[in-house]
Amino acid sequence: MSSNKYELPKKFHGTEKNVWVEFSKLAVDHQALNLGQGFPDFQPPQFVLDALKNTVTNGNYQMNQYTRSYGHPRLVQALSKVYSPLMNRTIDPMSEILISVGAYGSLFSSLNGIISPGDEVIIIEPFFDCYDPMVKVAGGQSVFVPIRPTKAGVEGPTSSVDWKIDESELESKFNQKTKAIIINTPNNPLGKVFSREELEMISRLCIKYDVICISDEVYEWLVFGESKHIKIATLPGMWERTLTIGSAGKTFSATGWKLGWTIGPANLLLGAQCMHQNCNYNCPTILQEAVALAFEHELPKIDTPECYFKQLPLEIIPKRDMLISLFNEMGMWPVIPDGGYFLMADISGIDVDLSGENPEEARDVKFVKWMTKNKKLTAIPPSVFYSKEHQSVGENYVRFCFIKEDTTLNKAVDILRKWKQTM
Ligand code: IK2
Repeated sequence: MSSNKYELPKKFHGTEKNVWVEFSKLAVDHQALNLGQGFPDFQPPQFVLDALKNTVTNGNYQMNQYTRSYGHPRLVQALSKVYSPLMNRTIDPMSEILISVGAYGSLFSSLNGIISPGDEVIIIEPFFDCYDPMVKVAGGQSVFVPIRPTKAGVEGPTSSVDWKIDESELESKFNQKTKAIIINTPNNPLGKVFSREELEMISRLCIKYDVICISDEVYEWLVFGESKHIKIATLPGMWERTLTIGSAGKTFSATGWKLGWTIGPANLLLGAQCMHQNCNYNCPTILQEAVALAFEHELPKIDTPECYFKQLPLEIIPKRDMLISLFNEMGMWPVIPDGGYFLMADISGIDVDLSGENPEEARDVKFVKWMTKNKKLTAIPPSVFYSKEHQSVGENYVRFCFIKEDTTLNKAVDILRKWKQTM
């Protein structure tokens, strides 16, 4: 068969490898402790499980049939109640919210809904790895701007606050072709929570160059200490140009439920709705009803410390701190995150023999492969969150997920302490 009709279409070139597929398999193959992919290794809270149980057993046949394409009515109404106060405006549940298959689906429908061939999309690095392939599939061109570590090479722990965007570097990437910018706060993998000043700077540029903002906020509830999550859509002049993305999986510690949402003005959401109705039509009704019940459960206490959204960060801070002190001991200097559930550790001072790994790969990729095979511990190499041109910014770090049972984290502590004795 010589015809190229059977070859992989060009739009997929360079996207054949996927970090989650590759490193999840690697962990299984080597029976390694997996602190790689971001999911809790414990049950979602009881009220979330009860919401699903009640939906399954409530005797309503409609729970098992198609629901409204753009979002199950009970869920979009619940989301409108949660997000209207956070967005400082009344969110119309029917025209300003779209439910998709996870935040992945929300990103996919949003990007396809706004991009035309030739459009440029600015992506702030480090970025969740699917952004660039999604821009490409939609016919756009990604333009990358890294958040740079201002304290790289420091012997000691640093903070995600030390990672900064250079305003003039960012502005230099805006031009006539720029259609959108994608930001992610709290950032995966850095744990950086964008400050008001940083968001104001980005919004000034969006307004000056008339650019749409896609704001990926899947870790919006997971902020620590004094840090505050600010929605860029609430800044002056931004609602009308912003699509804000959230995730039920991250919100309720149920990543396998795969429900996400996009919130934005009806005219901007229209393209995403077109994509969604012809791609998925609707998301599973039963899960949408259960997520609606879960939000309804939390709504009366949403502003109190008892709310799950306030409890979860408090539960995981000690887990984060356990890894911070461990990596301090190891000299794998941690970048202390202010949000999310990942921690980056600096591996530049860790001398291991990587000669058995593929020399073509970045140092962090080789390091994680070596660690998985030799120490039975898996993490994620952050260079996959960078474009080729900026890979060197990420390759001195390794990302660990800390939303795990203490027993799991204790096993990681044992592995790393034993390793330290041999250093
Ligand atoms: N956006 C960001 C920033 C995410 O982190 C994720 C989920 N990532 O989790 C994998 C990992 O980094 O280990 C998504 C979007 C996708 O969210 P969902 O699971 O709702 O599709």
